[in-house]
Amino acid sequence: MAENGKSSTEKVPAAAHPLTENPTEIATDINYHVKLNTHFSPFKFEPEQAFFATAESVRNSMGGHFLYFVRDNPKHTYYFSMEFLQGRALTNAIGNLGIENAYAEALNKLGHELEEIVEQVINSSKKPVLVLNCIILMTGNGGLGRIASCFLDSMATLNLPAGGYGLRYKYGLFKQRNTKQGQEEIAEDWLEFSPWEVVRYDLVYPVRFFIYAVLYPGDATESGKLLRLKQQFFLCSASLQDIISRFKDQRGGYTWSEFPSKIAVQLNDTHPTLAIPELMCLPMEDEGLGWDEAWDVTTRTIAYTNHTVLPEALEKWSQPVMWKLLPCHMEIIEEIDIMFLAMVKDTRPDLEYKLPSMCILDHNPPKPVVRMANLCVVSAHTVNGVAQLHSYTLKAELFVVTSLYGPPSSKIRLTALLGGFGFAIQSSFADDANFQDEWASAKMASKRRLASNISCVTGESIDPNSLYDIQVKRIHEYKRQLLNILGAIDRWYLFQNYNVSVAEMLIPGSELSQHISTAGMEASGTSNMKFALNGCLIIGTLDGANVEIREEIGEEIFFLFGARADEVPRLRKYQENRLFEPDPRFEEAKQYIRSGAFGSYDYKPLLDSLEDVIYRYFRDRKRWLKMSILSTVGCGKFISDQTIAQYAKEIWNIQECRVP
Ligand code: H53
Repeated sequence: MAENGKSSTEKVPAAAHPLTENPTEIATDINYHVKLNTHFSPFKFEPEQAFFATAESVRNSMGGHFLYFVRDNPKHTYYFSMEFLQGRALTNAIGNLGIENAYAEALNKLGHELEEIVEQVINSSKKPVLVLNCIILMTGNGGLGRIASCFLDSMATLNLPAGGYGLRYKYGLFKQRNTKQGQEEIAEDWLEFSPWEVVRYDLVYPVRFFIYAVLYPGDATESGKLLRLKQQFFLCSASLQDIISRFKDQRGGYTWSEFPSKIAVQLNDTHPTLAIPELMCLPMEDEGLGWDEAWDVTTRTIAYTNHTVLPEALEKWSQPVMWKLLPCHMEIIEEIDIMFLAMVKDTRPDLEYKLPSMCILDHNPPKPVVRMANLCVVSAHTVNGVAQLHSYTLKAELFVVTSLYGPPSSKIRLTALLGGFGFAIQSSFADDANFQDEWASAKMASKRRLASNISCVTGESIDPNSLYDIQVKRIHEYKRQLLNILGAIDRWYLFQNYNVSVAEMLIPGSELSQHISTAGMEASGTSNMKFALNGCLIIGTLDGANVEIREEIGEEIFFLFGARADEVPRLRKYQENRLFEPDPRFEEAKQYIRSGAFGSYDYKPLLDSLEDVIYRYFRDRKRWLKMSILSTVGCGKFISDQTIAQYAKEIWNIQECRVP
């Protein structure tokens, strides 16, 4: 039986509000939602009402898609992520459905501009967001959440039977504000009035913690950690129960052994690792499945993406805490670890010496921990990194264990994609004077849009003819914002609160962007791809996806900076032995910052050698424009549709399920 209670061979009923591309019909539908909306007066049609009515109209026309997935019963992928960093849902949905022009025209008929209503809502109810002039420092979220959302968009674009599971946090991304006292975070109640949420009152699943409200040590950080663990388990357990219940509903009954041919689960980093013991536990406890069968189902279903090689960021949970909160899951994890140790000893005695770092349970006092990444590597059928260099590092240094799994490519795959993208722009356009003019005016329009937003938020006016040089990153030593700040501190003042809507304006409006992390530390970096794709030149180290971007677009249009990954250990040794002499200009800059007198500091000598080259290029407009065009041309490989097509084929084994 299908989800709607009808036999799944029956015809899919027509949607109540079928997807139409006729602007007049769309306008009627929007009006209908204005009149029936329970949030607003039916007699008002301000931008906010227009936004809600439009969103509801689009949402209702999408219902039919799910029914087709139910009817055809294809294999599904479920993307588990603790973070999704969505942009504007309305713009995304309309874009993905290819009905942007029709809705824009319909709204015009009703006296509104599509672009305007999206902006209006953000401006009125959510007081944005903004950016800083040159360096945007983000304290929490990075590329991981944004990649999850891009992937959902690409799944929709590619008509894949796939979706995501995440948590509905009451407070999502906080707003940042800088005051004299330092940074302030302001909670953002983003859930207010979301037209996109659909509550399913009929679906309720018990999430079984075994100590329930007991373990709350006084220490605020500890209780915070425990809450995070509970959130992770909550996500995994509720999502898996939902998936299993959908699986059981399928036509003609089910057998557990076919579960992996119907379902693929992708773990976005280690945060949802508890899906592994939970997928063992649920069928063993509830349906009496044996260990071997449960292990087979789990390992054929779950795949894992690693997003970091930084030891401090590889997630570890305290064993005592896990024993208290999830004793059955700990028993399962312990058993997997025992199995794994025995397997290495049996099949690869030469690797036995590596077991202390490869095993899942690290029993070393004072902090015995569970290494979540190791649990993933041992249990997942496929592990992938997020850039070529990163995947090599994973294989070579972190998870040697994967070479145990047979064929040469082993378990770790490269997500760095093969093959080009059918890009409309040809590199031959790069020298064409007319095309360069068009390119320059498009870039200028984006820069003006950004400048006007900056002026709205900060009161500062920025000359759109100046070079817009932008670094957008989560704060971390390895990303070396400090290095950039040393040069920038006196030039530009920051304005903050970066998010997707800001990125949509900031990235197209920039010409040069900094991606200067220490080589070997950044797994991939994602904004580098977005900047390059938008014709912005990169100054960067040979780290993460910078390597492939440089390869794709050509090394002559990439401003290379700093040491290579294989040189870093030697330089580190050098530094440890105090043989490394930093450039005296760094010492000067540091002293200067200490003196607290930023205002009059002559920063110029600091980055002179580097900037000289860049400014020379920038002044040669034709050359800069050519490089900018070639940067975009070379970036086809980094489109997330490409990545998702590759995941679908190589990891999930799912097919397109097109709605007629
Ligand atoms: O994930 C990005 C990478 C980037 C890496 C980032 C990331 C997070 O945003 C959060 C947690 C984590 O372990 C890693 O730092 O290099 O590009 C997307 O893959």
